[in-house]
Order: sequence, then C-alpha cells, then structure tokens
Amino acid sequence: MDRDIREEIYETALAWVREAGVNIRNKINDPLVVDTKSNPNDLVTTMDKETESFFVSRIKEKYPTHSIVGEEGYGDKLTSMKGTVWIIDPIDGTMNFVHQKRNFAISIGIYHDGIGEIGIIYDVMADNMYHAKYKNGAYKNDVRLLALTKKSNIEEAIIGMNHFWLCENRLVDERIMQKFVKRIRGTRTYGSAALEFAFLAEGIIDGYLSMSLSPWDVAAGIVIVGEVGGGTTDINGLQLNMLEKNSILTCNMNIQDDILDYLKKAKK
Ligand code: 2AM
Ligand code: CA
Ligand code: CA
Ligand code: CA
Repeated sequence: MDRDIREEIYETALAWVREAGVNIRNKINDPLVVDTKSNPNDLVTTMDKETESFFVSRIKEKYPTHSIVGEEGYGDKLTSMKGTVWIIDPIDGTMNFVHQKRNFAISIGIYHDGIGEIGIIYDVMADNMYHAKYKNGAYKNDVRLLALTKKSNIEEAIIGMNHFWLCENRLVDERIMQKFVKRIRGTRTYGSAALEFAFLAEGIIDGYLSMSLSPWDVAAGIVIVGEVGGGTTDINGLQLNMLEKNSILTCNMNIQDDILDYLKKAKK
C-alpha cells in the first residue's frame, strides 16, 4: 500500500475508533438489550450492532472500493483478501461489556492484498489506544512499544489462556495442558482476545493461546504484535488463514518452540 494512502487511512480509522469509543462510554449505563448467538454464553448487544454499523457506513461512504468483514454481519462476504480489507470487531469482549462494563475493546485490522498494514485496538473504558502500522512500530497512546518480554524459559512466562484448555475438550489432552500450566509462572484470562494481543505487545504477558478465533478477533492484534517482534500462528505452528477461524498461539518468539512442543504432545 502506498505510504501516503496508508497514513491517511490510519488517521481516519483512529478518529472513527475514538468517536465510536466516546459513544460507547456515553451510553455505558443505558439499559442493554442482550441476545445470544451460538450458545447461551455467546452474547451480542445493540451496542455491538450499532458500533459495527457506524464503521461500515463511514467506510462505505469514504472508501467505497474497500471491503469490510465484521463480526455482526454488516460487512461483505469475502472469498479473497485482495485489495483493501477492513476486519472489524466492534466490541471484543462482549461478555465483559455486559457483565463488567469494562475490559472490552474495539478492534480493527486493515489489510492490503493479504498484508496486515494497520492494527488498532482501543481499550474503551481505560481509554488506551494500541496502534501499529506495518514496519512503523507499535504504540500505546503516544508511547512507542519497544519490545515483547524476552523471557526464554517458560518457567517465567505468564500465558493468556482460558479454562477450556484444562477441561475435557475436542482439541487437546487436558492432562498435558495441566502439566503445562503447572510449569509456567502463571495464566491470565482477560476475556477479550484483542486485549490479550495488546497486553502481549505491551510486554505484560508473554503469550496467548486460544482454541478458536475468528479473523476479527485477531486481525489488529497480529499487526501490533508483529511490530514488536512477536509471532502469531495456529497451535500447530502454521500460518493463519484470514478468511477462516483459526486456533491461535501468539507469543514472544523465544518461547514459541517450547509452547508448540507441549501443544504437539497434547494434540488429539
Ligand atoms: P467477542 O466478545 O467479540 O465475541 C473471549 O470470549 C474471547 O473470545 C473474546 O475475544 C470473544 O470475542 C471471543 N470469542 C470468539 N468466539 C466466541 C464465542 N462463540 N463465544 C464467546 N466468545 C467468543
Ligand atoms: Ca461475539
Ligand atoms: Ca471478538
Ligand atoms: Ca465482538
């Protein structure tokens, strides 16, 4: 993507994310209409839909040739990553939004011909903007993020992961994962995949594991983590397909092999 065009899109996207964030904060105590999607814990609110629809109408007006993928379905049905694609999660961490009124984020990744050019993750209630441009570094607000943690032994690592890894599940042997969590320093479950990526980039956790995430959960995070030297693959160490769901391992590269070894042993 041309440098000037990227800069213009970046500034525009940041301004829209701030505007959407102000709207959510203004309405945070309003009564909520909460629906469920795939299961009783898979929540969606009118605010998820309102926020996605806000981005889609702004993008369609200003950038009619760009494609949009959004969790709540206001975007397009994509079959390829050609051209400029906005990958949007209007509220990542809807359960936190509903139950805690905090710890959720707006996540926008902008890709061009499959390359992650721009990543924006906005922790709305904390008012922290994590943002990055391809080959231009990552920032938390105005402060450049310099590097991930450089820990090289997993005994000192804090890994973001949820309880499903330790319960009986379809993907991995939970007993091996129990050994893994005993060996590492600790685990954290923030409930927003986008924020887990942001916290990894900030250097306050060392990795993040998820069994199944959609492109909008990870699109921005991949760019931001990539700009501080981290890597993101599926749990087999393979490249992600941005048109599908993927399992996710994102981490400081020094511990990637050790974590992949456990996952290989645990794989069903
Ligand atoms: P969401 O809040 O945008 O749905 C923790 O639940 C993380 O997993 C969140 O980032 C959440 O995104 C994501 N997630 C993906 N699929 C989910 C599902 N079916 N139910 C709940 N959370 C899901
Ligand atoms: Ca959701
Ligand atoms: Ca999400
Ligand atoms: Ca969402």
